[in-house]
Amino acid sequence: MKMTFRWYGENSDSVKLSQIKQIPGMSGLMGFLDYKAAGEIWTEQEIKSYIDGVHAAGLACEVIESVNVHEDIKMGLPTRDLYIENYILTIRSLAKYGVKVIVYNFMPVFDWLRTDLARVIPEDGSNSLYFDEKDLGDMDPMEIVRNTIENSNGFSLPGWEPERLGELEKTLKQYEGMTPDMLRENYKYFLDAVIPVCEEVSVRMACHPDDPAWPIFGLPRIAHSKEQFDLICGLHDSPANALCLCTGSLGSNPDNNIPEIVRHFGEKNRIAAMHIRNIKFLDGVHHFREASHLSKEGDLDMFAIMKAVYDTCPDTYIRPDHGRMIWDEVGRPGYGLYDRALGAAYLNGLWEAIEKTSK
Ligand SMILES: [Mn+2]
Repeated sequence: MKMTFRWYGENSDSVKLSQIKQIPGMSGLMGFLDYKAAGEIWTEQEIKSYIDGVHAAGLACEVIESVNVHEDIKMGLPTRDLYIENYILTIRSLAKYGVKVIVYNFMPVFDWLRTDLARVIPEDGSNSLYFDEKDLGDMDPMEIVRNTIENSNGFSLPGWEPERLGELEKTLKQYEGMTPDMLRENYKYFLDAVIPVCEEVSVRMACHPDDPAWPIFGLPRIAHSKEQFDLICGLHDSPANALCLCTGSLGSNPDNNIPEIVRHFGEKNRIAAMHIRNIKFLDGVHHFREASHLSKEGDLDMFAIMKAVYDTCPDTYIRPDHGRMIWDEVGRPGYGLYDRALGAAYLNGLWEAIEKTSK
């Protein structure tokens, strides 16, 4: 297991690389060029200067997140070939500078969705990301995007960039009538083009689950259950066509048995990376908040999850995922320093215990 940390870059993150380096057991980043729009080429120069900066801080950068797939690829438009070519150039350049895993998703239009980015947790006064389907009520997608932008402490959120707001209405229209099977066909077209390149340059594509783990706004979503991930792995059969299992995203649906899903895909050598965090289910359907990583403060069994990683994919990259905002920290919702650092320490503790008792 290689413990890593998400970082948004010098100009877009309240957390410093020097602080990340001081977290016990931290090996490197899951890095991200936050200023690149979906479909844009990540130039060699940009990649080099980002990764050189990470290395200079004493951290590795073998995983890159959010090389976002352009909407035209997901919609299967004729312009997709150009965007796939761009994507391939980015893969080649990332590989050249030592990147081994690229985390991405194939969610139409929206990345992750919450109805409150700073819900106070009554028990201790901290706050966390929160979702209640009831709050969506009459809100249309435009309103939700606007709310998200206004409530994120001045940072823009991946997939929710203000400049995309204008196209949103048009894009939603274009998805009307698209079935999950049609979306999967477009997905296969993309994988058939990029996976052979990944094999050639020893990079693994790691698909992140839908978050939350069910369809929203009538859009097709095809990555939120074990069965759906089996279909994705089958679209192009290669270890390079892998997954980034995010326990909190998948775990938002209580029907998903996370340790079992980790074992299933770990045994098939299809887990290239993991995001690990906990979820607390609240009353009713599709109602949850994010919890600290500790098993007993949420509804996911972190020990069982780490044991499944240890048993089936012990070399995978993991990172603590969203944390709560604690100790008056101000930062990107979900991506403060303190609670994620506590999460990393806790996961490292579980790992040490599993390692020593397994020998
Ligand atoms: Mn995640």
